[in-house]
Amino acid sequence: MAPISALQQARAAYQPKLPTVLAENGPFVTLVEGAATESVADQAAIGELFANTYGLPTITFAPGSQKELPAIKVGVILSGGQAPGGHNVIAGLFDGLKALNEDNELFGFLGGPSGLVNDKFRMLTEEVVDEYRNTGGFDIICSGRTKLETEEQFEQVAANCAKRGISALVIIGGDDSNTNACLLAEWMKAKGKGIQVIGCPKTIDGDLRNEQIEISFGFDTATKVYSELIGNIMRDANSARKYWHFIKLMGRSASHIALECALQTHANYCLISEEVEAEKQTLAGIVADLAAMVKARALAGNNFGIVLVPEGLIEFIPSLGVLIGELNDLLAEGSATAAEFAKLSGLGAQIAFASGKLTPASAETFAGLPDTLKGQLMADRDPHGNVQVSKIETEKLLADMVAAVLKKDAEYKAAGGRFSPQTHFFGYEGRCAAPSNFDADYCYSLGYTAATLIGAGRTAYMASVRNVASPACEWEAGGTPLTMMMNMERRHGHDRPVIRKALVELDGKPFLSFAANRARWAVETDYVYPGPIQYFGPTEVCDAANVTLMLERG
Ligand code: FBP
Repeated sequence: MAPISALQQARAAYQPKLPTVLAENGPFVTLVEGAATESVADQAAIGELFANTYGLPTITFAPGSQKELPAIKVGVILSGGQAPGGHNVIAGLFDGLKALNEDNELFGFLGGPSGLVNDKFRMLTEEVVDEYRNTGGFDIICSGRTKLETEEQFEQVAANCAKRGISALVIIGGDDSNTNACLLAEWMKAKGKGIQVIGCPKTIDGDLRNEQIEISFGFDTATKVYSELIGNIMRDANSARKYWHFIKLMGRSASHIALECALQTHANYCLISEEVEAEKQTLAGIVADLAAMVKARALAGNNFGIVLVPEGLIEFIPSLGVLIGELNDLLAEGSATAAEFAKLSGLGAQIAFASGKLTPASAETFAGLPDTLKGQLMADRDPHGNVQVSKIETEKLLADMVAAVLKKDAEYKAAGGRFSPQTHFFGYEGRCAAPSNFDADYCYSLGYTAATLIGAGRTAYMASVRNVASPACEWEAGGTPLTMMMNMERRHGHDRPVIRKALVELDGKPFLSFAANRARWAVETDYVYPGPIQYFGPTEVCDAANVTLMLERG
């Protein structure tokens, strides 16, 4: 066994809390069904594509007497980006399965969906699972981003399950991975393979959520880690009073992470991509607003501050969003233009090629960008066809552009304005952190719920644990049909069924609370220093959930 820290040793003894219905009944519950459901949009298209799994009812667990079952074998994968608490989902799944029948077995497929296709696994025994309880990371079986979508892959998965005697799969992932889960569940049902598929909502981005899925796991811990780091930087900035810190925060598309960190720390400025899009802001307009704020603080003698930049910003600036859409089609896997592009060598040739294929408006936008950014926008897509926004240095771009504006501002200079920016990118610092109590409890409950759904013979559901702004004993557990979250979107140049991402709602309480305070936070130095996540101590310190969840559901 690898050496472990004193904290990890103490933390291993933590027993995650479960909703009362599971704590008191184990997985032996009654399933209460709601009404038949519909997909969030494109009902006709989704209904046709998922003829065997569309319209299932929502499920809530109630005390009851589901019977002990004959022993079964279950497979699990961790899919996509790491998120704190994944190990506890597996621990909850393991404990739930063992409660159903001591002889149940859990196969952990290695490296995400590819492990499932290539039949690479390790057995998750009590000894293995115990080593990972309440720890961060996905290293128990590792993760990957292979997209499960082809007939061949599905055949391979079914064959591997048949070879091992596996009758149920649990896919722990974000919107793309649960889209895979939905496709796989439908295929298994259509082909009569008798293999159940259950999803679990993971992603630090916080964008896999809806009425039933109140939050994805990992968001709580990751945002607490980032907020701690931002608080530390704020204190440094407020001590030295000479730097402006531009901090980009992970969150591929939605700005939930940036918004949560702004609410926790009261940063001077936080861009919200969804607002930028709604207000049709331009890059030049954003830079002008930032420069005006930096100047106002300088005129008050404050040549320092903190700006939070959501990772996905670039795609939400309307002209850049259109440009990226065109580049996506141009570079779509399997297209003739992508093949031509692949043969080019050197950034200059790639820029010339792309510029010649874009519409005039996008070509103009493209021409106005620095070459490094052009290169980043044309770089490889992830397997789901997304631009890899974590590699686009928006924080540097904004800091440079603000510097250029201020350089020309005589009043700013005369008032002693000094703009000395530092840039940061926080993402990997939080994705594998040891889960907060909230995530440790929530993840364990999700895993246990998945085991309960399997025990009840269900497929094409996402494990869902609700009422999570209340103490864990008041949480409700059950299942949400995967097809309920689907709509049609353009990916790789084609319309595809995918789970809809939940973006920041501009009329939602978290954004409204931020909007009501941001003018003051910009001029004043109203910083809050959240400090590190605490695991031992008063419940109001250790068990408090994130601000977004409390505002939305508290
Ligand atoms: P998931 O949606 O898979 O949970 O990924 C979250 C995320 O951390 C994003 O915030 C980020 O853009 C992306 O993963 C980075 O992924 P990678 O490390 O694979 O480049």
